[in-house]
Amino acid sequence: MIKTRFAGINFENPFFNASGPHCTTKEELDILGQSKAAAVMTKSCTLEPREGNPSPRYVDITNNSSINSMGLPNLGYKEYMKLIPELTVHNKPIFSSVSGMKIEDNIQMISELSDVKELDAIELNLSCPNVVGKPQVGYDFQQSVEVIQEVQKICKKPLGLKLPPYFDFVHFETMAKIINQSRVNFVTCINSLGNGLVIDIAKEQVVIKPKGGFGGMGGKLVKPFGLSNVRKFRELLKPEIQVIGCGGIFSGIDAFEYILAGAD
Ligand code: HRO
Repeated sequence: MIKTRFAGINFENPFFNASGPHCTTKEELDILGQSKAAAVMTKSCTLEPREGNPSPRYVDITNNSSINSMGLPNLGYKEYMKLIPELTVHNKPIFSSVSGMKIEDNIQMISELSDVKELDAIELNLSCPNVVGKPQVGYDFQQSVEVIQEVQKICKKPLGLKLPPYFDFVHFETMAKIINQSRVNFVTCINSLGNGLVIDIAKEQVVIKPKGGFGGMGGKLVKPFGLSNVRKFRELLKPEIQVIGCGGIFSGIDAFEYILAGAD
């Protein structure tokens, strides 16, 4: 098995879960802990616990793909602060994802999570597409600069950014420049492709309930964009900034493609 070194930690293999729909509860996190995954990543957390959006809010579609509008259901950061020490029984690195509703929330959560000694790294999610009225921060470069500047002052762990997919070379260059001027240690490419629409023709309706059926697309469908984003950020970022590839990885071949594109 290929080993890797990531965020200053030795990984037994280069695989672990994305912060996504199956790492919210203690039960789900224990399943990941007991799996062959080399690390455990927790669901993006907010200041307060959240129920998330109404169901159905996650649907598997054809070709190993999915649409979701979970709406950030999570236990609230204080609960993850309690859970993280319990996850050490699995003897693997623990990463925590943070997705505050505003800069102050991110500062509060990241400064407190920084003091959890059992936590290995923090991923700041700049790309949730599913909270009504909240734009994806990663598409707003000015807001991205502001949040990174504030968060890097107080983060005492390796710091990563979960990025939305970019589709335009100028946007890649703008974001890479922002990241190269920061102390960010890694980026995760990519979050889901925001605001797709899947229609069930038999029922003559959309397949998920929130936001009129609009949701983030994931799985095989998004792999070419995951690969292009990993490739482009690998070309543009300083060599010491590492890249996690995410999206549509089902087989060793998929993983090899991400490694060839430059994923760590
Ligand atoms: O919870 C979600 O709806 C969600 C999040 Cl936070 C995210 O980052 N990406 C996504 O597709 N869904």
